[in-house]
Amino acid sequence: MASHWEEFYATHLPPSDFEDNRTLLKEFCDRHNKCGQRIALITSGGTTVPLEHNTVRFVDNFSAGTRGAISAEYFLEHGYVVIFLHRLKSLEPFTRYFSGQKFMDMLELHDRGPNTTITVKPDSVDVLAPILASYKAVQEGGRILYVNFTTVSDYFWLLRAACECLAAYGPKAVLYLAAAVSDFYVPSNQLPTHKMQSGAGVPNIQLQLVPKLLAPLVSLWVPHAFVVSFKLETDETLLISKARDSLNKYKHKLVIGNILQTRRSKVVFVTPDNSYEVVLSREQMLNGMEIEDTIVSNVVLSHTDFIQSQKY
Ligand code: 9Z3
Repeated sequence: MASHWEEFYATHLPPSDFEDNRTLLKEFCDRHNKCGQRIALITSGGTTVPLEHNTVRFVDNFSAGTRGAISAEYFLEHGYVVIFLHRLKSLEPFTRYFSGQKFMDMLELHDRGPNTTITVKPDSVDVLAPILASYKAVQEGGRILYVNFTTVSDYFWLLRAACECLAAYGPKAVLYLAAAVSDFYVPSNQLPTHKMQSGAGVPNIQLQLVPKLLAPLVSLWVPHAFVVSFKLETDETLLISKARDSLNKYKHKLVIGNILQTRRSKVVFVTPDNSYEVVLSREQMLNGMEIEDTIVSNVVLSHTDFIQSQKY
């Protein structure tokens, strides 16, 4: 049995920087709500499940944060302000283009010594300039707030705090839940304090079910928002039925299903009334098209319809 979500909060402490993040969230939401802005809360990256209080070992959920980071850029392009709730060190909007050695390789070092200068290689300027321009415009407008989590418990605390601030937006808020959230965990009161010792023999680790946050999120925390969840499967035959089960259970607006291996080129939109695929051809992928462009455009259209429908 999954523990109840209230019991989870009662038995797991908030992250150490929780109050600072809550203040930032509140300030960000209040500031933009005054201007009548639409807002997107994007969750991105995988949550961890510690196996020790002083954590050396943990169970992780697969996600590089690509979907969330790219989608954030498209929501910003569509005029939304964005809360980017992401796994620490997973991909982030704008900087995602320069991960690994890519950024270093774009730079040139001149005149070693006291007059050293660094420039961007001429053939990299064309790549960097538009990304830098978008990044600067977003930063200067204060249009994105970055908040990070590591464990599933951090994620729970921050997601609820964000929802508390988003409630005031009513239908103008989109929740775009792309983070890969652990389904299983070891409750805090069952964790050993210190690093498990191999000398003690084979550990017996009993994982429990994580409570599904979508339930209170949709019905209690942001009942008027446009909630979109993602469903990740590895068995194609389960995808649509699992997505539909989720919609029927939580009564939100849209589930976007994807299969691990094909997630960059194909997703399926499942709504209460129908389902349809969004697919990128090989050629479109080679031309640098990103499936998130179409995903976000479709979500924005549905969100616009949703806002209209709430007016009557
Ligand atoms: C997803 O399905 C995301 O699209 C991916 C993105 C994690 C596959 P990447 O970051 O991958 O681009 O590498 N996210 C949702 C996964 C999830 O945990 N969903 C929960 C579930 O299926 C419901 S909210 O039960």
